[in-house]
Amino acid sequence: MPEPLIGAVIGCGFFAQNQLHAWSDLADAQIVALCDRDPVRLAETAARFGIARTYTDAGEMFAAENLDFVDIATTVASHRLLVKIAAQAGVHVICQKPFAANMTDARAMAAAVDAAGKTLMVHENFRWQSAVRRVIEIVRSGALGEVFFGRVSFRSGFDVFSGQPYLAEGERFIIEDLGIHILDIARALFGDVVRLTATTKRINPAINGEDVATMLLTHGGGATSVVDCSYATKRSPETFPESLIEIDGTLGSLRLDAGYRLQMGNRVENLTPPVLAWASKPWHNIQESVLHIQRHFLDCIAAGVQPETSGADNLQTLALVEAAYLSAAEGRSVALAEL
Ligand code: NAD
Ligand code: 89V
Repeated sequence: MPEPLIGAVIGCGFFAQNQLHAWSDLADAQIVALCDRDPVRLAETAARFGIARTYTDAGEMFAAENLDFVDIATTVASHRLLVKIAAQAGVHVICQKPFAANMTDARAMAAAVDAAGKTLMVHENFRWQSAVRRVIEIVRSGALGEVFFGRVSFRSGFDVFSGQPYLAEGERFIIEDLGIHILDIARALFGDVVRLTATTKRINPAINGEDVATMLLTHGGGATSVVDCSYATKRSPETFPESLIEIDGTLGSLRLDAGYRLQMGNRVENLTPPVLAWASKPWHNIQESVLHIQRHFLDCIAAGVQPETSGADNLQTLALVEAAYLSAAEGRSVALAEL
């Protein structure tokens, strides 16, 4: 067994706990240091995971530690600076979604890590959920023939604001936070997008941003897809956090329905994900994908290849987010070449 890669996690908030559990499950990585500007969260998380070295300043951490990689688990406002100092420190980088607040920052961040000769992966994990992954494999195998229509749908009434109160505060909400995942699944399934049209609505009066978004995507390969997201949907049973998928191809159709039920022709598969030892329902689907994407990061470094959701790749997903807000604001279709 080769020596484990030595890493640090920056950000000890709500979601980083999952990332730290997943690192503990991966024998070829070892987290030796933690950083959070909030000393209470930092101390609690360090105690929970038995990590001795802690920092409230990321610059001090990079100066003191000899790291192979860093996992940036903070919210978007801090990403540009943290990615820049990680690149200066010459370490491989995983950064949470949304990667950047705008395309200019995202391009600069990807270029900085590239210039350092290191691997950059955006933690865009929904395409690593096991049910979604199975659908991606089927499409990539060609079993459906030429895909001409797709729908990726996430509709829920789950209270995401209690765990992540900042989601209620921003001017942007569902496209930037959740739609970004669903748009990324559409890209993984149907390829890059040339044109997008979107409408948005705010139903919940207690939040600032939009909580419903409906997007029509024209993919370069010829497929058309609909990506629809809502946190204002009172459905029964509640399906949080499942992404439901419909695909029509020249050789067949596929449906990933509620309850992780996949139907393709007469064949039905139960794709219910496992509940990992540290996971809990209903988040287990997302939690399992964290383990898969972190595994993928380590495998890519070992093999010297780019991760699926490299910085360069994720610029395309982030551009869809920007295109959706532009389309909704201006009431028009947006060509991705505009961004
Ligand atoms: P959070 O607010 O709970 O935690 C963020 C932590 O980062 C806080 O403890 C904060 O003190 C710390 N922090 C912020 N700036 C810092 C800096 N410059 N240096 C050190 N520490 C800093 O947020 P969260 O809900 O854990 O979300 C974090 C990120 O994860 C967001 O970008 C969010 O979109 C993403 N997220 C992803 C998923 C997923 O499935 N991929 C799910 C939830 C959240
Ligand atoms: O995955 C996420 O980014 C989360 C949630 C699923 C709640 O939207 O913020």
